[in-house]
Amino acid sequence: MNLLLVHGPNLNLLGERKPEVYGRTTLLDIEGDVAAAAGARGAAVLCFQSNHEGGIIDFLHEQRKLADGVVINAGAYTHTSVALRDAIEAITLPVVEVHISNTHAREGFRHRSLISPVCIGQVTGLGRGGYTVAVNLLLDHLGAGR
Ligand code: CA2
Repeated sequence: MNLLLVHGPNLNLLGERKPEVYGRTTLLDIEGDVAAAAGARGAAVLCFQSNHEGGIIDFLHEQRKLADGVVINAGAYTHTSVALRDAIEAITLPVVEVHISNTHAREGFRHRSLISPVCIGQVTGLGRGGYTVAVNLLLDHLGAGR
């Protein structure tokens, strides 16, 4: 199985600021966790981060026939991007949405996700550990062995 791990805007700065919200984990730490969780079940992971909506959409389009599933933390685009929602629907791959913080316990504008309806599941508020949950959920969905 080939999985994609996609991060949206500002998540390249993880670990540098706002530790009270996002912890001290860096993006590299998360990418390592996901690679390890996937590797334990025989899957490979391709990691990508962009601060640009179109960059994320282009990446999903380019990889749509090479990948089996996607774990995505779309950052603020979660709450704003119809284009990303349409891209997720268009690629017809199973996608799991992840948020490090509990978006439902934060400002009202973070409570709505435009991408949730086209994802197979959402993991929110579990911090760094949420990514391992998401990978296992995705691999279970894909029928990968344990
Ligand atoms: O909790 C999450 O994972 C979020 O997707 C993070 C997004 C936020 O817009 C979503 O509502 C929830 C923001 C990521 C910003 O990352 C920063 C990293 C370091 C310092 C400041 C922001």
